[in-house]
Amino acid sequence: MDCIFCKIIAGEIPCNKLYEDEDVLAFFDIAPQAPVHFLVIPKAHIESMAAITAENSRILAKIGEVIAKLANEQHLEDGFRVITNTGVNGAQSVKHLHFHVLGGVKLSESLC
Ligand code: DGP
Repeated sequence: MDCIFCKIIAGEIPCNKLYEDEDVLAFFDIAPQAPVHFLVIPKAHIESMAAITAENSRILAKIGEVIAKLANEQHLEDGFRVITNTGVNGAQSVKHLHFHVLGGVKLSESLC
């Protein structure tokens, strides 16, 4: 499958890894939009939030736990933003579900 995040999961493309378990991988974004900007992804290839079903939705709770743990470790106690771009109108460029976690600065109020 020609998916860059699946290649990162497989170790074929390097990443600056923050966390890994059997279900989830987290790594710093290659083009950070904030002082702290990392991505949390499921290891299973799920295209986007639009592909979440009753069968695979448990991964979202797991990802939420990982985000809270990593935000704490990255000293984001003053807050942070979580974004998952979905589809063409959501400006999703990588077609593998991922959650951006942005923090370390007071973010613009105009971005949702
Ligand atoms: P999105 O536009 O929501 O699909 O964001 C995709 C993000 O993935 C974007 O912020 C850049 C990041 N990204 C793309 N390729 C790589 C890569 O090879 N390594 C890392 N660390 N991040 C990547």
